[in-house]
Amino acid sequence: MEMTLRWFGTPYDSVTLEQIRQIPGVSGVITTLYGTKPGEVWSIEDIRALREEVEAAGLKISGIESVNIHDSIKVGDDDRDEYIDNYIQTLKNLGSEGIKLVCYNFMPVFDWTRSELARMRPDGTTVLAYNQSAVDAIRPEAMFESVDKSANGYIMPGWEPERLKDVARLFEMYNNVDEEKLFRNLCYFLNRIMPVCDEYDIDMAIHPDDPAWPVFGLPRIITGKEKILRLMAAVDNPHNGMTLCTGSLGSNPKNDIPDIIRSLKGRVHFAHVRNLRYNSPDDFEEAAHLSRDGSMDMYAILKALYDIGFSGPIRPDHGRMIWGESAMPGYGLYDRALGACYLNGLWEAIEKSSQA
Ligand code: CS2
Ligand code: MN
Repeated sequence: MEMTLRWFGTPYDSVTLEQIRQIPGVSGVITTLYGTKPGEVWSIEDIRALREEVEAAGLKISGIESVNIHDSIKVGDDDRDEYIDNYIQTLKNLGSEGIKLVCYNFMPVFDWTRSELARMRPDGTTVLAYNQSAVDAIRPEAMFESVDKSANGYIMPGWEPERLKDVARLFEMYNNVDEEKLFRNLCYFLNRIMPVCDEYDIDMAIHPDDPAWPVFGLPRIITGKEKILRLMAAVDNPHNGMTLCTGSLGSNPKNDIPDIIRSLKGRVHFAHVRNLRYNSPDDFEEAAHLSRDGSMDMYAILKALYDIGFSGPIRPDHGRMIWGESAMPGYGLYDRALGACYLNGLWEAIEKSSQA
């Protein structure tokens, strides 16, 4: 296990590499070329510049989150092969710069969905939250506007204004795309990129859908154990693996996360570990990483990762906004640093007690 932190790049992040380096036990960042649009080729020069900046700060790039997938690939449009060719070129460029882990998602139109980006908790901290009735009551356009407005001036990952300004057209693209078709398009994409992943030893790590059910009538396919295992079997190559995101899978309390982890031995390439609290069947909010602050057993989750021999990067995921910090919602420094320390502590205890 390698503890990392997500970092969006100097122009986009309120957190600096120097700060990340000072979090005990964090040795790498998970980063991206945040200014690129889905479908573009990432140039070797840009990747190298990013790598050199990270290395100059005494850290390494432990993986990319995300190389986003163009909607044409997801819906299977006529031009998808051109976009897949571009994706392949990006993978080659990343591989030749020594980057061997790529996280991505296959969610239609939107990345994760939340109804609130700053719900106040009794202790004065704020967290991202999801309320189904609130989501049911608004149109997707309004959702985009509210996310954009409450993001403290940051662009939230997967919510790029340029792509989403035409939400209606994006929705139209998915008119005839049901779960089965989306799944087939994902397999088509993976089958085309696997030879390059084999050549450069790149692990692809699909991020689960968040929340783990259909939103706004759009299909969602990476929502639970059965569907994940179906994907692993359909493209049965070890480079086709998962980002085990506890917060996303855990949005559905029926998902038994330690059990999912154990069923994915050898295929978990990256882990996002965070906690959330269920308030009602209709409502959840994100919590501190600590087990007792939320509804998940973080010990059981890390123990399962330990038991399957997980050796990839792990990162705390969305943190609370605490101590007056102003940052991209979910991505401040303080609470994620606390999360990293807590997860490192759990891991040390598991490691030592397993060897005793
Ligand atoms: C989210 C996503 O839960 C998360 O990690 O912040 O934006 C995630 O980065 C993407 O879905 C991965 O492609
Ligand atoms: Mn995640």
